[in-house]
Amino acid sequence: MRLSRYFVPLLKETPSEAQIVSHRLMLRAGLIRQEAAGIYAWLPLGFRVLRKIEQIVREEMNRAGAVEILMPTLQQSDLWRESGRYDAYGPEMLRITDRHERELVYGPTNEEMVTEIFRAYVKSYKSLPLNLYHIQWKFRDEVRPRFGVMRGREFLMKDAYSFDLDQATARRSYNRMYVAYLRAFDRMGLVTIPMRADTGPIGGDLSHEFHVLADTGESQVYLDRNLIDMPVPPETIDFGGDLDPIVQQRSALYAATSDVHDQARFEAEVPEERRMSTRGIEVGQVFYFGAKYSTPMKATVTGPDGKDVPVEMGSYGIGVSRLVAAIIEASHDDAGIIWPEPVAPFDLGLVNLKAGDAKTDAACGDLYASLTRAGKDVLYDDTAERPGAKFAGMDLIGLPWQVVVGPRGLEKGLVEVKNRKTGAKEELSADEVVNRFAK
Ligand code: 5CA
Repeated sequence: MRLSRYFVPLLKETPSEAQIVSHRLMLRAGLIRQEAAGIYAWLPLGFRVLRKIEQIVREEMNRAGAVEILMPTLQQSDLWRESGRYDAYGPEMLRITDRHERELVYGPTNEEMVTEIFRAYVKSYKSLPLNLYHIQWKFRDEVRPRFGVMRGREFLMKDAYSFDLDQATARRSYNRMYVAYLRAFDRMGLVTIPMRADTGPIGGDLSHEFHVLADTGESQVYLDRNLIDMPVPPETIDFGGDLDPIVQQRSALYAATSDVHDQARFEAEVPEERRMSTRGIEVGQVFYFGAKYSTPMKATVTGPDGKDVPVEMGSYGIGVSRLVAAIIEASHDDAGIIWPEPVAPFDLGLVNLKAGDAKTDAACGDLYASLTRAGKDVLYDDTAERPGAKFAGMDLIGLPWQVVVGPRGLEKGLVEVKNRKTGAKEELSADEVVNRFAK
């Protein structure tokens, strides 16, 4: 992509409304634009990151055996009356009346709708286990939307729903999601800690929240330091096998959010030097709630014994749009964002230091073509800006690599390659650059 033809509206000033670094950087780097309180438009760079995160989540969900669908954002209120949540959910739920005076809600979550879909088709235990998920916009009329997309009103969520015959198999479904979450977040360059958590309006008696540790997190969390370095299950992990040891290994170490924290237990179980009390950003939550929805909504399956039982369910959310901000909180410096390669909007930035100079333009054009042919996404700064502004802009938007091409280097046949994260610079020939990144 040529920057001169693209749309990256960088801000010079630090927006005063932004209280945390990710919000400031998302506005300054032209990733998002606020359209109303807690409601954002995604500009090209932000949208590319959002799509990359979404794709990682999708791949890991599919690997774990979940099946993608797409449910609508608008739901009939009657569904929520069936489950008993229409009143219970309160003012956070956006209620809408259509021209026929029919009541709708803009979905804050989809337990009811997915249960309705399930009960329409699935009657026998032979179709189980089943896990249906979608990646769809949600609306929650938060009292205090803040920190940009971190706590928005409209936000993108991946939500999955598992259906099983009994508690034991439901537990296995829960474990599959737990492991898929560890893998998905790890692929985005994040260290996440699953924590015992309160179940809130979703309900149920077993739940973990996945937290990225960061000073700016909204939750107070308590954990055993040893959880931070625990290995993440590899790509080859068998999702058909027994995943309980992986979950148990982590659950054996103390980790809890403030809602369920027990200071006496914390001190008894964790040696002082390993006790950590810090802030966390909740990027995902998994719930097991058994028959909470299937009983009132009459979603039953016939078991091998011929008896009908309410299906056992769990639900599993990931804050896809929140993750964009969480990754920035975890990976930035004074100059701007530092994207981990798997979620970066482009693989590298190509900086033309003297646009308009025939030799520099030609060298950049060749590099751009070769790198693109090698499968790399290149953002080519071909604008007439001053070099200083170009460097600052590239650092701000945080692409993992910068390839800088100027007339002085070209005289020696060299261009400069800079690693955004380490700041390390190398001088290479154009061919060497292509070989390096073609790998
Ligand atoms: N139905 C369940 C699981 S599918 C559910 O709704 N869970 S949740 O309430 O925990 O939301 C799932 C994830 O969405 C959260 O872990 C969080 O990362 C994200 N999320 C929740 N509220 C917001 C919000 N207001 N803004 C941005 N992300 C949010």
